[in-house]
Amino acid sequence: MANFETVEVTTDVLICGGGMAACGAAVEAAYWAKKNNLKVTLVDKAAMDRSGAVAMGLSAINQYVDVNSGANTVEDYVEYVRNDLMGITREDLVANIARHVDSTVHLFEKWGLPIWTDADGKYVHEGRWQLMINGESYKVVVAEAAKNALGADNIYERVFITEPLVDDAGNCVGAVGFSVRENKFYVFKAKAVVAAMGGAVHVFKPRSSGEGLGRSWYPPFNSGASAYFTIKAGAEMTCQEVRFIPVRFKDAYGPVGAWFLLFKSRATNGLGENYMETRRDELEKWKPYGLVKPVPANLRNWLMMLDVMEGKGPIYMRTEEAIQKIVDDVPDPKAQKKKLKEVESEAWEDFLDMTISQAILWAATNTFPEEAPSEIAACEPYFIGSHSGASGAWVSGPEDLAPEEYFWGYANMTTVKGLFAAGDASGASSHKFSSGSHAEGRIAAKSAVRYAVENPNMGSVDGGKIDELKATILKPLDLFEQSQGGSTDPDVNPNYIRPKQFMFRLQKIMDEYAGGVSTNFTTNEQLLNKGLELLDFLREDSESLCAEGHHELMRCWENIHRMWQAEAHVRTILFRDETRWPGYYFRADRPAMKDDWKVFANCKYNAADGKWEMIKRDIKTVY
Ligand code: SFD
Ligand code: AMP
Repeated sequence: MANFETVEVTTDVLICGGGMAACGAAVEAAYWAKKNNLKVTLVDKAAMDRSGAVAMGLSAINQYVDVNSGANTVEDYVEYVRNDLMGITREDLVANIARHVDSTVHLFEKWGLPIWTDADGKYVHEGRWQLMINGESYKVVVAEAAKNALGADNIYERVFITEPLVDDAGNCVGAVGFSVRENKFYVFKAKAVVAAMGGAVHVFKPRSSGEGLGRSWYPPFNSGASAYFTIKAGAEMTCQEVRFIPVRFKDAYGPVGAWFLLFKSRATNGLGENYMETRRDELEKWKPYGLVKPVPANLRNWLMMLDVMEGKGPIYMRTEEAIQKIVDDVPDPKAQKKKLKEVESEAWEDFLDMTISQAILWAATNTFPEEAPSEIAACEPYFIGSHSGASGAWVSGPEDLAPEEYFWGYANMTTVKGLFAAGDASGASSHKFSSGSHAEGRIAAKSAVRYAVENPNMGSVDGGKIDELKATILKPLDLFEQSQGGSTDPDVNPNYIRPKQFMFRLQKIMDEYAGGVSTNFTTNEQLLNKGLELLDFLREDSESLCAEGHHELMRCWENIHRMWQAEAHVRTILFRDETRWPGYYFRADRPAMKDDWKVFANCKYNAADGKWEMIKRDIKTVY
């Protein structure tokens, strides 16, 4: 067997991940742990300064409720999220994040994040809930605070968390993983574990192919670890069907929010028509949510997709028109020139802050946004509980807000004792974004510390079981070593499959059977059942994944994680007997929304018999 030293780390609270939610968790856990004399340990597969979705930076903070000034209430935010998710949301979770998010934003500012202010010193809003920032170094600033709070000795970077550790009583008591640089296998033993390893990208075939492969809107390093970890620990999952399909600038995935909200741009089809107007009647079909303001994200997508399917593309963001209008609104012609320069630089900064490749694509294609429009398109599906999708673990709400059915002792604890989730890892609490994920990480960590204090006995996992896990996790290295002589081309070998080929196969199945880009996000019962059959074969072949080194070993496990996210998704679309989010996916055989499906579609994997249980849970309102 591959010669990896086993390193055992015993701690009280283990934070898996180093992104926005994990950094929030670190700051909060460190504070409460100090009071209770506990140890907190954080593990990230990458380096925290630039890991996760905010690696490149961001140009906005998308959740700021501004409760103190009286501009909005927590209830306003809940209403916004409920409508945007077509009625399917955990109001207790959304409210809990919303009431804490402003303080998180104020911490960001204190730590050095530049938030735009106007002449009166007030924050500049992009839209009702969004603040503009100079966010190129957003993640560096947030990670610095987390690192200072925990101390370098308690942080393990470039260690890939692979599996949860679950004791005989079914409690989560730690995690195992491996270093992506050294021959080290890690066993982390803990009283409480926070899963915050982001969402999942590259489960579906991406639009980018060939030399563009790897370019996606959400980061490719978010590869389904949170979903896998919580599913394998035995946690109930929710909203696994609610993937997110963002509309983005075509080919380089530049965000559209600033254009729609700050610059008040329109999007039109190839014939110059505004689908939000010409297709307005379609919204009636999806009421009451079709008639709310703002129109839910999936329905905005849907109206655009109807134009595309009718052959009316390309779809353009009318940047030239929007800029011209902003300039024309300035009465003094001299001031107009200055305004033009100002808007131009804001437009470029929007991309340079968070999607640099879009700025590069503009430069490479001689695009002057003030002169010509740019194409936008619907991206491939992503799994992300923090934006406008909702997939993640089913977690307990806070004691003071949660209805009885949604509360089991500790806020943000999954249905597995000792296992907490936040950010993309927790479900049915969308629209938290970077700031809300950080706030939710804080909530989950405070709760995890309390759990560790109140449950002081360390659970344990049999040493033999850990040895077995080690052998399974390192097996791809052994397989490559033993079989590489079996062919002259290392990519083609009867004894193994390389992770990249495996990923292509997964993506093809999801694209063609589960409603990806190539099938216009449309599927049906028969396609989904066929997809499940093919996923079964894929799972059999996952036994033959091989790895030439540490990096490829990570690739193997990333793709196994993705495969589990894929299966939870297919099973849940199949379970939900309606179409509720056209624009995210369309069940051609169930083309309408049904009142009796205004429920959560949950699922749970049972390791003992390898079977999935599908569960309907009622929606309980708080407001
Ligand atoms: O507008 C393992 N997001 C935006 N949020 C905003 O507030 N404003 C914006 O302007 C936003 N835009 C945006 C956004 C994201 C991206 C990619 C772009 C633009 C281009 C969304 C937020 O970024 C997002 O909601 C949060 O970051 C979610 O936080 P979290 O903590 O759930 O995920 P993460 O930050 O990606 O961190 C994940 C961490 O897990 C690590 N990890 N560690 C150990 N073992 C494993 N197996 C692991 N697998 C993953 C990662 O390294 C990382 O540290 S706009 O376009 O929407
Ligand atoms: P995006 O760049 O698409 O991620 O959007 C950033 C923020 O703006 C998110 O909070 C979106 O929900 C919101 N948003 C984007 N486009 C629109 C729109 N056309 N109408 C209302 N809100 C939008």
